[in-house]
Amino acid sequence: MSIHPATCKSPLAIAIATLLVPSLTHAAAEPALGEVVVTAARMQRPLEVVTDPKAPRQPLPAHDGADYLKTIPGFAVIRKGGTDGDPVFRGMAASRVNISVDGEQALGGCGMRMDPPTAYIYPETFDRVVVVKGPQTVLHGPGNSAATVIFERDRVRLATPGVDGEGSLLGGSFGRNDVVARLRLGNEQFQGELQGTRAQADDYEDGAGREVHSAYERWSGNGALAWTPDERTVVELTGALSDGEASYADRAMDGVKFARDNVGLKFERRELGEVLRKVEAQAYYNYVDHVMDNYSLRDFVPSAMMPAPAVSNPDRKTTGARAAVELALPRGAVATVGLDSQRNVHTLRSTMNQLTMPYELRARVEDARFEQLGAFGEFVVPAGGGRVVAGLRGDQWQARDQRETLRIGMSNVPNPTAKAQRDDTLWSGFARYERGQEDGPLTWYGGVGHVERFPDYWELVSAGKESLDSLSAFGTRPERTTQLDVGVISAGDTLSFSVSGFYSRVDDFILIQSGVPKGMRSVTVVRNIDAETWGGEADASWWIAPGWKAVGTLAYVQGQNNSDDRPLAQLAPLEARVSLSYEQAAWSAGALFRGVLAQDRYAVNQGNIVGQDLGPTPGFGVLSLNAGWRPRPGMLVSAGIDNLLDRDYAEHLSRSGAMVAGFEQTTRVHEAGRTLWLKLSAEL
Ligand SMILES: [Cu+2]
Repeated sequence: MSIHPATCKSPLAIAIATLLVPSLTHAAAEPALGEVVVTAARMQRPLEVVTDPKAPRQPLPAHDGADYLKTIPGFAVIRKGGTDGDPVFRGMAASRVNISVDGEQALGGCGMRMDPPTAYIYPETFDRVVVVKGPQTVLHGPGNSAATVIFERDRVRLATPGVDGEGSLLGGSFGRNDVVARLRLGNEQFQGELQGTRAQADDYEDGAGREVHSAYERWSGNGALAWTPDERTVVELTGALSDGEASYADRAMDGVKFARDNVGLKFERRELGEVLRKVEAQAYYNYVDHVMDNYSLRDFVPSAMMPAPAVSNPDRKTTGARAAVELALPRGAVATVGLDSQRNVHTLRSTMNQLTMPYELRARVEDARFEQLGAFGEFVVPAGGGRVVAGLRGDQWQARDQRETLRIGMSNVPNPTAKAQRDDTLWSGFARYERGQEDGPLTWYGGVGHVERFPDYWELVSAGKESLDSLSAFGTRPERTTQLDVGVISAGDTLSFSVSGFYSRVDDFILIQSGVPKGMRSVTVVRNIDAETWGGEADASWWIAPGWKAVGTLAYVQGQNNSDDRPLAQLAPLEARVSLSYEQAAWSAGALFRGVLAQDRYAVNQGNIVGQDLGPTPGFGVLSLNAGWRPRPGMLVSAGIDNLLDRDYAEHLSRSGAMVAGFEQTTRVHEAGRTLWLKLSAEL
């Protein structure tokens, strides 16, 4: 009774599989998809891309959740240093991409966005990454106007008592070394699992030989205890601890602590009756404690803004719960209905002089808290040879501004929205039709979705800080996205392809704009504007001759800021990937070319909570080589040379380079030059 995506064709089964966590499944590896080293993940079901985070991928990603998404067409990552970049899908950054970690939310603490949710994700400890494009599901929490990304683990019920394990070792240029290990033991009734990761890298060099302030070190440990009294029931207790430090090339501080404590409890029972097919419930606790300073990972240089060693220490406690039931309805219809809730409290303490006033001695002061309670229902109804998938959710949001004062320039002023509370009821919904040919390879779909997204912590409190007419941005309106999604998927023996297109209208798009004159000051403000975006992704894979395979992908997005009559900011330019590989039973070799066009549509100083546009960028092309060898089943040796020609380039979506003592300042944070890597993965 595997509900692993690899064995079920229907989007419904996938939706169920991704929804029901933990799942009693067999931990089968993703099928190789003919690609030993993942260079381009492809859409194989309507709106859905599934990728195996344990498989080696090119270019070598940092061991965090954002870099792993970069092989999926439509994703870009805003670079800040060596790790902890911010994923962007179709030009939509941050909270517009809903990140679910085994059904939990883990929100970062850094007001300067050093730690997107993906900074607390160690991808190789998961079995699957599922991306659902667009506002086309309501099952995984609110606000997924651009996409939903689900990192998930399988739960396995062992038929006989036993022990198994797996692990990987990775070594690469610039001191990169990673270790990942998993051990699992148990019997039919009880299972225990322990996983650990450690990843480290030194500062890398860009293609011109410039060192980039980008070194990092990250580790994680997580464990799970599951009780499976029968094959239809699982109760699971999970926990995770992780920490790390990372140098940033784009700002005056580095992250010296990214500590996360996590506890989760899950329950699932299946096949309860004719109508009630499944009940599931989960609750979780996530605590993130983050420290950044201007002296631990760099030479301290006094500046006008920070004349002394300075430290900032935000934290955030996120708790949440979710319960859902799956119902079999007449005429083959299936419904999933449930409730989810999340609450988070953010605090901050900091010091402008660690020598005279250590931050550890200061009290943490709460600056904001958020609460959300949502009810959702998603239905799959067979209709006219295809199926209708539709969903609706309503969310009750509450946010409180706990700041008594605001820092304006060098002085503290009363916060005009101190102790203000806002309550919003927001609605999201979608409907689409999917249809596959009878005995044919073609599936097509079309749908419309709407999401009302509540502004996040950064949009209300920390990124823009002010609105045009107030010193506080706490009154920023929710963003409302209405999107049309269409696409076609064809799976043939020698040629497979997919095309997905979208048109999106975003009312009250939350724009962050820097350099806005306000009296004598130049400030960064949060504005609600009206915007439109459109574009899409395409992929194709073609077995040219026995053993020879070509894969190509294309991603494009264009957008307009209609309020200002300017291009919408922070949109990645057209990107294409072409790979050619030769594969035998035991080994493979391949080449990947990634080409990116110039971006001449931009809006300087406008963008999102992570970054703003800096200007146009030229196009570039990067050639990489990879090889894989399976000495025996369950063992894979892979190697690659990324950026073979040592091309010096920066992505259009990048933070601006900062002045860091001992490093050359660049307009953008440049990508790594030629990088060699070797990875060994083995199952025990
Ligand atoms: Cu930070």
